[in-house]
Amino acid sequence: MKMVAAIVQDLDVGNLLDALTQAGHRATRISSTGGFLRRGNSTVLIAAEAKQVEEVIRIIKDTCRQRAELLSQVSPALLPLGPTELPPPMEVPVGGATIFMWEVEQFLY
Ligand code: 2BA
Repeated sequence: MKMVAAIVQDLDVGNLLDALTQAGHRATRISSTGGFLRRGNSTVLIAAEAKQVEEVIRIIKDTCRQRAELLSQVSPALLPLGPTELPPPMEVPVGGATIFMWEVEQFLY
């Protein structure tokens, strides 16, 4: 058995959980926060038999897409500047999904 942990955007997590449960997989959503943007995202844990992992990955890829987030580059040192002098926000690509996988040693109910 494998544990798949997928970090996804909150905009995609509803569709991902729907698709996983409709396909018979079990999943747990944990609210999380990205270390770089400090914005909310979701970590979805899916424990699946090894032969089901390919389908789980396909469902994640089908339901989670990449988007651009705007990152404001304003540092406290620039705050005296007027709005027209401030650097423009930087576009950062986020998602579709960051996926980690590892072997499950034991699965107990
Ligand atoms: P964040 O850490 O908020 O990162 C959001 C996006 O910012 C990343 O998208 C990436 O495009 C960019 N980014 C992150 N760190 C950067 C840096 N040091 N310099 C420049 N750009 C940077 P994704 O790669 O799609 O990651 C989305 C979320 O997945 C991350 O949110 C984080 O919560 C998680 N994640 C990604 N890689 C991870 C890793 N190696 N370990 C743990 N969590 C990870």
